[in-house]
This record gives sequence, C-alpha cells and structure tokens, in this order.
Amino acid sequence: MWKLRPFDLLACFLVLLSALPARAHVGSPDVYAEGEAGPYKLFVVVRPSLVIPGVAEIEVRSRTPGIDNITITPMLLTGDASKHPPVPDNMTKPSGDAQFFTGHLWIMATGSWQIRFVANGSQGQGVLSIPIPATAMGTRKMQRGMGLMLALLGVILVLGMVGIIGAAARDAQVPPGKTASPDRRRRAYVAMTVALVILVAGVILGNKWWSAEATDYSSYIYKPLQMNATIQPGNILDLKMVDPGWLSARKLDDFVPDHNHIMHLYAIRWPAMDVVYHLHPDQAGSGDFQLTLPDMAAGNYKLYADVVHANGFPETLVTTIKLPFIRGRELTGDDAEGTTTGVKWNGEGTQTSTSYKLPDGYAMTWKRPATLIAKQPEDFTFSLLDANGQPAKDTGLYMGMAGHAAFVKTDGTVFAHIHPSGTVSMAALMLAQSQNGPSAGNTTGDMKDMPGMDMSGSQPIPNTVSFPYGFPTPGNYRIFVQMKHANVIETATFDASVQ
Ligand SMILES: [Cu+2]
Repeated sequence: MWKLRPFDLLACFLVLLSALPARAHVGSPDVYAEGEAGPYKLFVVVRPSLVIPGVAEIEVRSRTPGIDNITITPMLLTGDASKHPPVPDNMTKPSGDAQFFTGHLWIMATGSWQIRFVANGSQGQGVLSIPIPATAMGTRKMQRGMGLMLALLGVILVLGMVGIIGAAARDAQVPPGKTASPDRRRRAYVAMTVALVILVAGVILGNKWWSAEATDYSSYIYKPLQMNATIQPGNILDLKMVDPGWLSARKLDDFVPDHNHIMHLYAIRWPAMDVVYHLHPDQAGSGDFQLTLPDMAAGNYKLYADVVHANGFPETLVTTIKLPFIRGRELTGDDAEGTTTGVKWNGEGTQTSTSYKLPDGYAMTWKRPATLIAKQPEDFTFSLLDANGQPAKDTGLYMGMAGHAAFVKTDGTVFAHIHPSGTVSMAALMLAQSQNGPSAGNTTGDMKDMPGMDMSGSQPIPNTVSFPYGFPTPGNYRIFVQMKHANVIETATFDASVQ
C-alpha cells in the first residue's frame, strides 16, 4: 500500500481541475454567439478550456468587411472586478482571410465572466460583450500508464534512499578492503529501519495533505442545481430545487427574468421525443416553481428548466417525471406545444427532411447544410411559409425574438436552448452589453438593443430566423424550432445526423 504514495505526491502536480462552462445548457460547453460590435456584425465562438485556470480559444468571423483589428478582454460579468479590465489582447488573422480572427485568453477562476470584443476598422470602433460562464466540472484522471510509471519510480526512490542510508551507516568508516564488523552491520539495519519508518511516515502525511487539497478542489467542482418534480392536486406541476452544495454564493432566490420569464421549461416525451412543451412555471417560493399543466399525453417526460442567477450565471436543471394522461388547462400566453413522429432513424440514422408541415397548414423549412460536423460553427436558418407555400407575411415575435430552438441529442446527453443571438442567455447578454458605454453603439442595455431581440413587437418581421450554433458531439439530434405568426406559436421538428 505504502508503495503507491510517492506517485500520489507527484500526481498532485499533474492532476488538473477540469472546467467546462456552466450548464446553461446540458452537454454543450462551447459558446456560439452573434452580435453587433457597433457597425460590425460578428459571429463569435468561444471554446472554454478543460481546466481552470485555463485557456479559452476564441474565433471571430466578421460578417462586415473593413475590420483592421479586434482586441479581447476577459472580465467578470458583475461586481467591482468588472470595472477594472486587464490589458486587452490582440486577435490574429491566422489565414489570408481578412474577416477571420483567432485568439486565446486565460480564464483564471470559476464564475460568471464576459469577453469584451473591441473592433477597429474603416467604420470606426465597436464593442461587443459576450457572457461566458466558467466552472470547474471535475478532476481529470491520470493515465494508467503514467500512474504505474510514477509509482514504480516512487518505490525506487524510497528503497534507494533506504539503501543509501544503510550503506552509509555500515561502510562509511570502514577502511578500504576491510569488511564491516557485526556491530556496524547491526547499526546499519537499525538506521535502515528508522529511515524506512520516517520515509513511509512522510509518504503517508504527504498523501493526507494531497487528499485535503483534493477535497478542497472538489468543493469548486460545479454541481448543477437539482430538481424534484411532483404532481399536486389540480394538475399542478411542482418543481422543488435542491442545492447539492457548491459555492456558498449560489442562491435559490436570486433568479432574474430571461426573455420575459423567470423559468423556461421544456418537457419532452422520452425516448420517442414525439411531444414537446415549452412552458413557463411561476416562482412560488425560494427554489420552488409551479405550473398548472395543460392537456398532456401520458408518458415519461424529460424536464429541462432554464434559469439565470442575478450575476448572469445560467443553469439548466434536469429531471424526469412519469405523467398519466392530463386533462388540464388550455395553452395560453407564451406556452406552446408540438407533436410529431417518434425518433426514427432510417439506415445509418439520417432523416434529411428540409420541410416540416405544421398543423394549421403552414410549413417551416430548414436550409439544411449538406453535411453537419461536430464543433463546426453553423447558421441554422429556418423560414416560415404560409398555406400557399409563400413566405408568411404575418410572422411575429415570440417572447421578443424571431425564434427559439432547442437542440436535443437522442441519447439525452445534450440539451441546448438557442436564440438568434446564440447560446448565451439573454439576461446575461443584457448585463454584459449594458456596461459597454457609448462607444459600443448600443448603449442602453434595453432588450430592444439586443441582437435579434425586439420587445416592442410592433414591427413586421422577416419570415426567416437564423441561429448560430455548433453541435458539441457527433450523433443524432432532434431540433425543435419555434416561430410565431398571428397568434399561433408553431413548433417544427427537424432531425440531424452529425459527423
Ligand atoms: Cu427561448
């Protein structure tokens, strides 16, 4: 047993804290965002590091020509630290492409961060801030081969030390050519035994120290809020949050509204994924949300609840519930439902339809790329057509935006609720943008200044919506896309096979 300890000591230098962004989504760590830095439209990708402190890789594609340079600065999203930014870094143009920039930044601590992009070019300066929630997600395991090698080296080290001390005690004062006396031999054994005891004690104490460090680290590892779902009399869905213990700063009563609602709940019948509800429970108390259910088909449902803390830190809570057939209320307001066929993959799993027939005769189409590749930034573009197949003229805003989309992997490992501005939470984006000042060209922090966001709802809007996103992993996904026309909230379903 003791033999393994020296390598544990070495291991403490090699084991790193893994980090992924918070579960604003589930299993979808990279940030994809589109927004305006003053006159320049930018498509931003941030791939957070696997360790914290760690390096976030950043890519920017400018939709607007004429940018000479872009600088990037990491800052906390709220609090005093957000007012004292460090010196900005320059992004580089790695290829001949004048509109493609890359860079990287150190993210030094867990928290609700933002990256401020300042673009300079022929049309002057523009600023865009993108919120980046960063948390440690676990510890990385050492590779087995490396562990065995270090353990072996540790054993050699300890035995070698014992041998050296023994030899010194036995032979140090013996003249050349003579052998040590029995008395000296005895002294050597005693010295070796004492040395062994001291070394083993050192190793055990070192291991204790390392374990204490590891326990300390583990308190920083992100543990998502949990949620228990029950049905109360009157078909009331009750969601009780449970904090499994994480940073003591996390609260259950500091949620802020995100595009009109304090919680967005997707209920998806599982595993067929053939029925989906987008609902908005009300806060009944600290960490307690309630909702009177609409009519619902019986079955097992996966529930994904999106909330945002006051510091802009988003979380998605996940649970499951088995429901009988529910004869509930009518769907009203922003609550919506979609029904479709069950997940079915022909052959290798490629459902390739580009048009989805909606229940009221309208249709939604997807400008489906020829191939979908994991981690590749993409514009997911959908259009609403009327019953005659013409662009819908009565397209309106749904919760202030042209559309909402949920990307859900069929194995349940990925859930991401996306908007025209990307994967970032609208509430966090508002916090970030409101700090940018007059030079940003978007100064007030009002919802109407947000990319793709217009709370007035008065203007006619195009029948096409685009979501910047990239699938995190290869596999099969179902995409639920929601758009609104007149007073109808449409929910279309598309399937995607990702390489
Ligand atoms: Cu939404």
